[in-house]
Amino acid sequence: MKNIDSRTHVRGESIYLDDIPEVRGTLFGAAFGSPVAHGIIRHLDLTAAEAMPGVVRILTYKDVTGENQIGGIVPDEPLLAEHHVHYCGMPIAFILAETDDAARAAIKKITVNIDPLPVITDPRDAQALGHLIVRPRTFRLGDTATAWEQCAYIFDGVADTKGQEHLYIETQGAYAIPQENDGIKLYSSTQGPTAVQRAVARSSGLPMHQIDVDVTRLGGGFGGKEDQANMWAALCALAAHVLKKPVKYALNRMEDMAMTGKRHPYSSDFKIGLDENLKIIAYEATFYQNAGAAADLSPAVMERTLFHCTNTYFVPNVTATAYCCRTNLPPNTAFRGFGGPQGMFVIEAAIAKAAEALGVDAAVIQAENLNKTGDEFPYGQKAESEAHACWDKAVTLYEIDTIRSKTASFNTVNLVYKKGIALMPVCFGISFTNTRMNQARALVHVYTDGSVGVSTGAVEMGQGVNTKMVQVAAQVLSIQTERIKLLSTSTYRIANTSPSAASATADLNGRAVQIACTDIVNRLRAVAADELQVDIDGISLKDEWVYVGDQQTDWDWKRLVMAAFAKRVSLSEHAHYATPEIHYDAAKEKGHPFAYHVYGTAIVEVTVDCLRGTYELDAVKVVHDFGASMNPLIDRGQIEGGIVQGVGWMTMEEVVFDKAGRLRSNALSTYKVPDIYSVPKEIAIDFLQTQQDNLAIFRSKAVGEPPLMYGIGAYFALRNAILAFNPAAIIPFDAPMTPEKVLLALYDRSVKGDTVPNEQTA
Ligand code: LUZ
Ligand code: MOS
Repeated sequence: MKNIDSRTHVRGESIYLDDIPEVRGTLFGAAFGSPVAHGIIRHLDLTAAEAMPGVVRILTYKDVTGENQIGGIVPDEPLLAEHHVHYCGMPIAFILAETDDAARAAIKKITVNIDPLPVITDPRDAQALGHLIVRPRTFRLGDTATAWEQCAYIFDGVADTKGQEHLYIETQGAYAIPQENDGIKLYSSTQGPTAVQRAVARSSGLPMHQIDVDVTRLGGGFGGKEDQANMWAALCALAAHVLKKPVKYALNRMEDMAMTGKRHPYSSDFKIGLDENLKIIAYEATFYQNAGAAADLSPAVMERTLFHCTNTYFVPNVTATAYCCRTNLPPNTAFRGFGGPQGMFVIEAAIAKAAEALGVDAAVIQAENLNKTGDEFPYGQKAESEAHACWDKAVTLYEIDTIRSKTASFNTVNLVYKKGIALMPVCFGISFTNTRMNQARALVHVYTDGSVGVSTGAVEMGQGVNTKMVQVAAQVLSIQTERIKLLSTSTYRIANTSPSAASATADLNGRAVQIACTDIVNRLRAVAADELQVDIDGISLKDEWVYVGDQQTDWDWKRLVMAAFAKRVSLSEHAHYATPEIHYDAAKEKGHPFAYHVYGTAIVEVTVDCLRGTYELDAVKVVHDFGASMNPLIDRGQIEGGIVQGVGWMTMEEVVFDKAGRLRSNALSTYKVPDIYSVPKEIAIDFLQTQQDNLAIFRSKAVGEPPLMYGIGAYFALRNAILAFNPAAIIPFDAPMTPEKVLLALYDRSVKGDTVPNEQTA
């Protein structure tokens, strides 16, 4: 089934926040953000701004009618700064004007005196000063302290990854329309309608039932709108509540880039020990997470770093500690993979370091240590592993030996171009690590003409979840997909939703749809049994017809629906689903947090221009564990998009803050994302079809986040290409591998006395 949005997308008719027709009297908001990263506000002067044409009102923290607080996990984030500013761009005032332009012009007229305080941008500095947002956490398996003795080889080092801008095509925004009796109708570009509802309720002082958050779709989220849509929604709702006027704020690109958080940068220490057979015996890692100025989702992101710190390998002795470090950057937030990629990068760096020192291919170490069914993760859950299945199929299907020999002979005959390859196996846990978030609800109405409306807590953000929800309903009801309409995600229809996140949205909401539709079908079967005077067990629905045993009757869907209505049988159902089996004990750091894991292996091939430091991705070839994909077209799109986004993070996207905490890479001219010229020339995707009896919807495994981590292979492939040119290069594990860093490494001479072999010829 193709994406149900494809027709309106290609015709330009799909509605996003900024396309909603504006109600008469709408005011336009714009936030004035702190010009400095850390300090105490001495004086805020709004008079010139207030006098600007079209300006209606400027709100500050004094105007907040509820609690001046939007922090989720930790209450450490005011809606509007009071005296203390913690990052550049932190909202201090909210301007309301008759036009967008007037609001933005007024921003420039605001002056603020701030006494500066020391600015911390490095998480290790923050940790040294004790600036931690939550307690550090340590995951342990076996005993590393005694395990080092059993190791033939031990290596240690540092591995760093930088941030990543979400760059959803639709920027953040909200539109609040006051209703009678203090109600607010709120359109928001959010992955978490309930998170928005809570933040608005708290900051406005209204009860949640006054706030209807309605989401049709987003132009991308990638985690950036899991928590950070709240700010803009709360500002618009507050203004609408105070002024009794509709208020809209759609951030422009530079505002969005400067004021919102990104993927967390991490700096990490690792130590890895292997035996003679290259089995990893022990692994220690310490992660310094750059959380930014407020908690946001950082503690949960940090936890997932620990969950994925051994990626898809079985390591019998592990000690992994993570620090959630408060710095003066915008609060960093969820981003596809949610800390998992940062954890995986470090063990891949440790393996690469060992491989380079021992003169073996990293793939030999990787293959030797892939987990097997029954192996224990450091957090206590036992693997049901497809790691070997994916790896083995990838190396045979894509003929790794041929790739290797072609690469070697290319490198022999070419002096200034070098190829590199890397394998990247991935294992990603599916479920919110916060067990209680793993629940969802669905509301299904069958109308008397046989058409069906389905509501869930799922937010469509381009990932195709609504299409999958239609498929679930169509399959259970045994009707054509054309009869089904997916309604917008509304907190008035579905309450207390989890954000659409953690790759789990189709699983959780799909199960709820399945339950609701099953209940309706069972009632309809009872009606048919009654009408046809047969036992209900003999009744089934197939392709819109009622069957008795194998025999098709002359009762079709519409007739049955009308009969049920005439008999006053309910044609609606509201269902609830909660993932069974999962649990976690954070005191012991042990449990069974994930419904299941998704596995896969990628082979990444690159070519480096050793004169310029530029590079191309020749191919990314993947075997991915889809389970039994319910929509191969959508799932393929998720893999392709994930690979490109992961490659961007690892190779070219470089978030740069200066020492004063100001974002320098604040536009697309200074922040380079993959374009059509930089995507891999070939992306091959093989569907590993597995039939595990897992908790995935229709055994179609979650597909949102896992493929991002294939991009990590691009970093290591580039490293291998550089080493083919300059085997003496000392290359720090410091992603992204930008062309500048490639060039420095190609001509690195830091090993005293060594010559760079190809330099003369080059
Ligand atoms: N969001 C969240 C997530 O709140 N908890 C999670 O475990 C998670 N995992 C991935 C992406 N978003
Ligand atoms: Mo996400 S990083 O699943 O919002």
